[in-house]
Amino acid sequence: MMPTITAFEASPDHGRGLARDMRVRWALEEVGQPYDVRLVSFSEMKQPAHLELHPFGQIPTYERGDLALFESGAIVLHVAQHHPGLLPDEPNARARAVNWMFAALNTVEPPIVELEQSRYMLGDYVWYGELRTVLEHRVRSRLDQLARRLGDAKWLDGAFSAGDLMMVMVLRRLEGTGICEDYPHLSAFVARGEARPAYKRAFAAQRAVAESARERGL
Ligand code: GTB
Repeated sequence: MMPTITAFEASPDHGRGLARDMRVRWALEEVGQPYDVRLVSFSEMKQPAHLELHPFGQIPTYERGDLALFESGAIVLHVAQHHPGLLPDEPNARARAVNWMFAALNTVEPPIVELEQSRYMLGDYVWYGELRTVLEHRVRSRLDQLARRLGDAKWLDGAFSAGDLMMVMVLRRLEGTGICEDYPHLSAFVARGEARPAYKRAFAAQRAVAESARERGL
């Protein structure tokens, strides 16, 4: 049975692969699981039918048979647990890979999102420069720590896993800030993720949606 995920009908990132359906698409591509995509507009996301699937009125969601999930982390974990390829078999290594997924979502992503959203919400205030300095410092502290742990290893803990997938996606949210570029090992880590064939297929699929939206004037 083919799962169905939801994604933006017209993503605000215009196909840069920064919306959170990208991590689910990438996970599904890594394990070779074909999937359908139901595109939703901002207003559809807030309608009862979508709220039934996602209590917060967001994307992505995942449906397969009688299972419906929201939260990109839970979806990627579910995919990784039910298909070989994204989690090691050895129990301790598997737990560590899941550990890295949580680290990406709970420790590294929050300061990055805070920095990103501060620009949209507060960027016009005269004092924004000072706030940005503080927020950027928080991001850099996390990246210092992460870069120290990664060192010149290829992936975070042995073979590529869902933990790496999630961390690459989180670091990609710094695109355009120039911050990740100051960390050569982290930039190389992101580039390695982006070079994976499964990543490229997922990226092309979400880019095609954005191009179609542009052609339709959405
Ligand atoms: N914790 C949830 C998860 O991980 O699944 C968060 C889901 C989420 O934030 N979804 C966003 C959404 O549906 C899209 S991904 N927003 C609509 C709403 O809340 O009304 C976040 C996102 C959006 C846009 C960009 N961008 O343009 O670069 C990047 C990321």
